[in-house]
Amino acid sequence: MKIDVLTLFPEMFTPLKTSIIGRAVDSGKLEINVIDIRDYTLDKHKKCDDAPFGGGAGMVMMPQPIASAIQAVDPEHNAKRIYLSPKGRVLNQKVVLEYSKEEHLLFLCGHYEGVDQRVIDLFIDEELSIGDFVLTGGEIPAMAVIDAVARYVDGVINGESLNQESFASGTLEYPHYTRPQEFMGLKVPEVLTSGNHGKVDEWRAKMSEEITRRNRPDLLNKE
Ligand code: 4GM
Repeated sequence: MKIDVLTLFPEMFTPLKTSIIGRAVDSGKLEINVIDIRDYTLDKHKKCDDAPFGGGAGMVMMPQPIASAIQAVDPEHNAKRIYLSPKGRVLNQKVVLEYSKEEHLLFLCGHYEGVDQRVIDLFIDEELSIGDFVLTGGEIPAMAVIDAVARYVDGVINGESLNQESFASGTLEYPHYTRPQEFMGLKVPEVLTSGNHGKVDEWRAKMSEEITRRNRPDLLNKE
């Protein structure tokens, strides 16, 4: 899968060089190109934002540098072009799975008060939000989406982990334990060390239901 990210702050994407996503990039399963929007400005001072027409607080990202960057990176509009914004459709695991089937994704990250509306109208396929809160920029949301989508790219993680996880089953995950058997006075639940796999499965199902009822009752009455 190929992923292009357009941003005024390319250095914010260094975390994607580490861990599982870094390995996926190194092995060629994933290609991530971070593009500096400022490289595409025609302004002699490399200006990329300006005051909003109509007045009001904050700055708006100018359309020209963004339009030029998108046209340079995806001239034939092969990519699914996504703009991260608090106004967008809200991300969930179903949306992640949908994106994971695309060959080419392009993420546009806004800063300040966002981008000129004409960029969205002319060049963007979908506005996407990672939740009902506002950040200083779309970079962290873009990274969250890239991480979630990359997990579904073939060979990036073990397929069994994908089926086992929360949201595949409609309930939240049971608690996990590893060595030692006792830590700061707390013991691992005995059933997990009993060797009785039937009892382990039963206990995990019961714990999943309990934690879902407590934290996310809305998930239990779905479908
Ligand atoms: C306002 C308009 C996305 C702010 C456009 C971006 C939160 C999310 C920004 C923008 C963002 C989110 C930048 N904050 N909930 N801040 O996904 O791009």
